[in-house]
Amino acid sequence: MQVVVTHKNTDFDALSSMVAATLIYPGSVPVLSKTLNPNVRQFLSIHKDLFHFCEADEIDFDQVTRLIVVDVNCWARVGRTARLSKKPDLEILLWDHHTIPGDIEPAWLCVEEMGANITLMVRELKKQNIQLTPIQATLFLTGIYEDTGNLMFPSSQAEDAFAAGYLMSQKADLNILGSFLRPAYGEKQKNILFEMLQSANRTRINGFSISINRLAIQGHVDSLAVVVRMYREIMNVDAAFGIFTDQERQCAIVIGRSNIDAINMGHLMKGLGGGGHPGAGSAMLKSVNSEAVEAMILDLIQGNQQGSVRISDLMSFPVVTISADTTMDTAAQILREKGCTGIPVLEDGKLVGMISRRDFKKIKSESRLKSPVKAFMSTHVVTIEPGKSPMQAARLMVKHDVGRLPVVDNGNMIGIITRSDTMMYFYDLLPD
Ligand SMILES: [Mn+2]
Repeated sequence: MQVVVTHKNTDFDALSSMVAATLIYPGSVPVLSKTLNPNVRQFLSIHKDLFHFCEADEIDFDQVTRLIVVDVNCWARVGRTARLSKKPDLEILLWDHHTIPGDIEPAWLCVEEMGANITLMVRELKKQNIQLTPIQATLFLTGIYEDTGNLMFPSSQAEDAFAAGYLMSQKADLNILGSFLRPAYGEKQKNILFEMLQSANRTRINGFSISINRLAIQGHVDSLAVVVRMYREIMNVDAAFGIFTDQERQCAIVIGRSNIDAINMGHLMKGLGGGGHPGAGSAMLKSVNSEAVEAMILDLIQGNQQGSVRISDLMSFPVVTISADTTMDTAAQILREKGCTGIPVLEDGKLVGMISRRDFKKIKSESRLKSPVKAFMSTHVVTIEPGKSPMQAARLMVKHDVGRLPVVDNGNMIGIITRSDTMMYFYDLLPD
């Protein structure tokens, strides 16, 4: 007998990987975990009859000869079926997209870094020319969308997108998918969000807007992360935190969402013993009061800031400058020689303007090339301080439609940051 298992708190990627495994290994039996994610539970409440899932207690463990493990590589996350791990002569096959080593030792494996595990299995289904029903295609696509954040998580690979395209060609239904991916936002969640908004607050730390909200909750509440995400969006802050304390269980759940790279939520939550992605993270703290947790978060944000990349790390210096009396044709020559598109203009050592290639379009007659740059330069110079973040530089460039910002510290120009410097940062091309 062949059995397919996956991780506890089964999500759509795990569920779809189990279904795909039953197609790749005909006759195999998918065993559902006792705990399912809320939206998977909702999906199964309607679709359960279409798939032949079993519960662990329906399986005669003695009869199992082959175990197919999908979307997980450590026994602790498998749940009850993990006791099969002790069975001698059990053949284990592993399909996983987590490349962090685990403790499951398979006889055969397909492990590759991929946005979603189902992508690896779709590749195999396609290779073997196994026909998919539209419902299977829909479920598999849901798995890809969920694990890759609609292909927007940085972990997404080109192959995830190819697999998504293939599933769409197999008639995956985007309407159905949308209705199941919509996270569980019910009465309980609505009330919590309402309470948070009533006691909402906003503070500024190092130029970033932050909202930290403390709330007492009773018992388990699903989808608090969804509530915090909505809270951040409504408050329109760079980062939002919910500190949910449960008196009875003597613990605090901290959930954070960040919309800027200067505040890396995963890093920050690591400091509280949790973890996550740059945009979202959480931590669970035992026997601490929520005021103390708030103070810890504030400390971490200050510290986190110092560790992140600043303008002073990206800027170029020394800066090529010209004086306000330089003629336009000399300026043009300097721009050409230096290969830059703009240069700061100084008068008596003070920054008075910026001359760039597009200012030359203002020249209507040849004779004007002998005029000084001060006649054509833009005098509204947008500058930035060295401690600001690349994101803030990018915002200024977009807002004022300029390609470079002189970096000014205490009234002195100490460098310049260009559009391409900030691009280097966002595309992670920084030299080591
Ligand atoms: Mn997964």
